[in-house]
Amino acid sequence: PVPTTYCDKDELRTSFALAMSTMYQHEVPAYGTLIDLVREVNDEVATSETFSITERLHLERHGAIRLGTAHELQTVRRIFALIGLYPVDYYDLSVAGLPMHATAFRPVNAVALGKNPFRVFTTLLRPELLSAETREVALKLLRQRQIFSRKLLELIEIGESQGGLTAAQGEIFVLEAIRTFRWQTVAGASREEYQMLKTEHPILADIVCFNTAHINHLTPRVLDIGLAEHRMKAAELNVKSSIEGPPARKIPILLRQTSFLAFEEDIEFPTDNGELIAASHTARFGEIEERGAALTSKGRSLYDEVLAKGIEARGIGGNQGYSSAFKAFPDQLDELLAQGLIFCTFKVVGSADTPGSVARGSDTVTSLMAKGKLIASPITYEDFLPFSAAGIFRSNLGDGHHQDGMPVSLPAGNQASLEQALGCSVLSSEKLYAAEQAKSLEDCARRLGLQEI
Ligand code: OOG
Ligand code: NI
Repeated sequence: PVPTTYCDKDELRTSFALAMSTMYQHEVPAYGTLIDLVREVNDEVATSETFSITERLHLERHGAIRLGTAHELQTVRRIFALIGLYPVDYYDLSVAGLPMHATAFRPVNAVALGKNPFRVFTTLLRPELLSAETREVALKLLRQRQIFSRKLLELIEIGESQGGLTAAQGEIFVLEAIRTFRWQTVAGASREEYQMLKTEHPILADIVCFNTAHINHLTPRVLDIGLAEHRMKAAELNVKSSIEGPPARKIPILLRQTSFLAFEEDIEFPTDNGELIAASHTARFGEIEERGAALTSKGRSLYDEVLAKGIEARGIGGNQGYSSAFKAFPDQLDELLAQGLIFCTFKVVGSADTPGSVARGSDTVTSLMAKGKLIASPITYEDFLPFSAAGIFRSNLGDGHHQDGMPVSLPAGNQASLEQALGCSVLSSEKLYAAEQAKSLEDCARRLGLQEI
């Protein structure tokens, strides 16, 4: 018999991401405007600078979903594993006054990331942080709903036991998986239940009152977010007041994001007599992002310190103060490296045969770079910024539930409970970046005939 071949996970992820993008474009037409505008900016910037428009950039998106139960999270983890997405890092959203915690599903090796770095920020409700009455209603609604189709659950089982999906199975799998994340106009809760949850926290109504885990935004990556923000305003999109994250820099770091505010959408509540009550719901929005270098833990501490100062300064003196605070973060590649603030990959300059003549055992990254034997390029940050995420959340909850500035605090996060719900541990982004850097230095050492660098 002919051996069965299964679809490549990276290709299946691309089919999934494209199907998601098409669906979201139908659901939220302004997302289509955003995609066109981002593509335009990327094409322009790429011709005037050294960036090459890679296949990765055209495909690059992140989405966000909000789940209610451990079973939902575990099933989503199994769906995503079949398309090569794995949970990375723990995000404690209680620091922003939200009764939720999160992980991000994403590809974890350079090859898969290069093909299609699709990511999904995935939050899980923490019912223990709700008031007793609200918790009871939320848990009842969550027990009643089934957000996965039977066909999808079957295909997950098949995929796991076979170790992959055939092309025909993969096609149905993508269709069924996408259905989990679509928007549904008819709520899965009564108007009274919705109101009760919304009063405790607007996000609760969004997480619990619908029968799908609707994707709430899908974000393309742009090479120049300042320019894209300008174009968003020109296209009359309702852009939020400022870009989240670090101010513009020569060497971009982490993430800069902005969004157009969530819009009101028509929904309907079911009633006992079978009639539907018309209402509206505000949750979904559009976002763009520019990505920069991944930071080491030392770099991240400095960033957090500078960010806190910037936020404080903004409160007193406006945006100028915010930007000034960031001057304390070096913006030269050699300095960033010398201080150990960012992760990089390295390349040997020149021919492979002769470099040994210059490199010595005592050479370091810095000395080799100074001799022109090694060049560094920053590793792209593939993750999220919880503080920035909190800002995005706050600006899209509709009714100013929390004020801008320092967030309200709930009890601390609980990574162990998220991992238990997930059914596995989350990977550490810092370890992934460090491993990539170490591997590239090993390759360079070999080419230079050195034991190690
Ligand atoms: C997730 C927000 C997090 C980001 O870009 O930081 C996020 C949500 O609103 O559910 O997508
Ligand atoms: Ni986002």
